Amino acid sequence: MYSLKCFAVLAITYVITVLGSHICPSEPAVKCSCPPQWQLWRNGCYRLTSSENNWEGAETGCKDIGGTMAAPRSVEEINFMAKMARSEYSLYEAWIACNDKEDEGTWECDGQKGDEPFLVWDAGQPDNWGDNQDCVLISARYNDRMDDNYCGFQCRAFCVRQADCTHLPTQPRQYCLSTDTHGRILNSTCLLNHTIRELITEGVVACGSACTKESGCRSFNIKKTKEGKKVCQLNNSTSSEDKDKFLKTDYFCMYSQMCFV
Ligand SMILES: [Ca+2]
Ligand SMILES: [Ca+2]
Ligand SMILES: [Ca+2]
Repeated sequence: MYSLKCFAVLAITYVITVLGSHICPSEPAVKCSCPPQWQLWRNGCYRLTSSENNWEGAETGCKDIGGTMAAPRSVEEINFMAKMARSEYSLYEAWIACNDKEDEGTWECDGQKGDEPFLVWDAGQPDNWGDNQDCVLISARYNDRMDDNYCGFQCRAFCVRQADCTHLPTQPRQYCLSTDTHGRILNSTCLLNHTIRELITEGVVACGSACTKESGCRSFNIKKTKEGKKVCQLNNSTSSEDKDKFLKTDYFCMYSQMCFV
């Protein structure tokens, strides 16, 4: 049928650059940063406590440095944490915010209440050794995976805090023009019945700029009138959201979609 081809319009220079057949990025580029001594992973900052504590003390240890004890939610996150810890101490061991203190065998991880807790045990764990292991750590000895351990054991802890993230101000605005299977821009197919507002326009750049300023604008049509004027129609939806209204027209009509909406 049709595909979306991305055009990047540089906000400052208004130069249109064809990005080829790249798919539209669904998220705006963001730049995140962490305070000194914390390491960035996605939207979070990670750090080990410098002191060793029992499991209860580990939470306080993390709070003291401005974080909370980490409870990883993916293997990727654990791998990042393990790599960070190994770079400090190859035989690291550190608490995470999971325990089965209340009900033996029922694991709870901070911030994961209501969900199935995310647990990746090393082989043979959890074993509740000595009938007295209710707190979870990750360590090199357990192959960067989880082990239940005695809550009074003293070790460091994985702490996490939100990274400070901002949208990149220089990120080009992106529009995607609809093309047919041969890569030709469709000039007679538009998203109909979703107009928020219409205005006379000079072209894609002006209409796209109007769309970025209009709250709720997700895509736009450029329609040529019989008199040769170009009308910019700002839409509150996209062609993928309402395929039934993405229709062939008997007049010149070009559809573009904002990528960052
Ligand atoms: Ca127990
Ligand atoms: Ca236990
Ligand atoms: Ca164990």
